[in-house]
Amino acid sequence: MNPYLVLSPAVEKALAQGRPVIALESTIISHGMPYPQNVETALACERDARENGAEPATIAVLGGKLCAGLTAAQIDALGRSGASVAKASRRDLPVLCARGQDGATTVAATMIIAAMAGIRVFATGGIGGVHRGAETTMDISADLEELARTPVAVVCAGAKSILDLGLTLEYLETHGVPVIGYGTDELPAFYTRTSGFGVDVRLDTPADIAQALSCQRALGYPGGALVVNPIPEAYSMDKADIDRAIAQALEEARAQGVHGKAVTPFLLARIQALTGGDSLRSNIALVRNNVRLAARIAASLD
Ligand code: PSU
Ligand code: MN
Repeated sequence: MNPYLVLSPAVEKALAQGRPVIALESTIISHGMPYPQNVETALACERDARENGAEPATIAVLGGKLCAGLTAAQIDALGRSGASVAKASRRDLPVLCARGQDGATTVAATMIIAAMAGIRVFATGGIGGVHRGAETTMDISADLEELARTPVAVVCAGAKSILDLGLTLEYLETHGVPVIGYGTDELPAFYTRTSGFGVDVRLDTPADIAQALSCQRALGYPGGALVVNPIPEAYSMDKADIDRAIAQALEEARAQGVHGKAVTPFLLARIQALTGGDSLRSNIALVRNNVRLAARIAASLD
């Protein structure tokens, strides 16, 4: 096993016994939601996973170790640290390990660590993607490249329209990433169930998705998959409200010259502030909905 990888006793045991395990990321805890809702949500996700038949492995870099499976105290510490903990994507892992530091892992970094541990399914809220204006900024999330190369299926509620959803789908197509709609023909747009963009394929049951993932593994060439799961109807937001907040957040980011890895956390925080508690409530509901689906997919894998 990788000398930098540390599995919690519960995750190690579940993997050894061949029981279902799902990965959960930690940038969503530190940079994606305010305290204390971030910690409450992370712990609720762990309960949701177990109730749906899978052991949760919340993933983060702690003291330079790639940890899969955190204690409640470790999750609480990440949640309290908020944006003062490093946001760790693929490129950040070597230096964090060398220096023995902490990092909250993005989708990309969480996929890498999940794959090292032998975890095949991962639930989050939304992924990074091709940003609006990427034709000049070249701001494309490392999450997309990771989906192209690392054998983990990521269950999300689509992507926020802070991104260019059309270009994000084009990028995923170019890089050969299957985009599977769970019970939908459309890419969901995180806060809303539709975006006007189609997915490659619609599958209606966790078992059908698990079968496709098993075939992907048997085929043997590298790559992950994206499973998109629309936000539950009762929590979906008004498109005009959310679009207005996104437009304002994008304009503020441009005016303040925010760039690089700060862009996504800046936009997420501004949208949350502009839409008040509504968007946070939706965000929590959709993440938990994704955890339940991921657990059921993991439980159907052979
Ligand atoms: N989108 C969200 N919520 C999040 C993120 C994205 O709606 O919390 C986080 C995830 O951890 C994702 C990361 O992997 O932001 C992408 O950052 P970037 O765009 O800098 O690659
Ligand atoms: Mn970026």
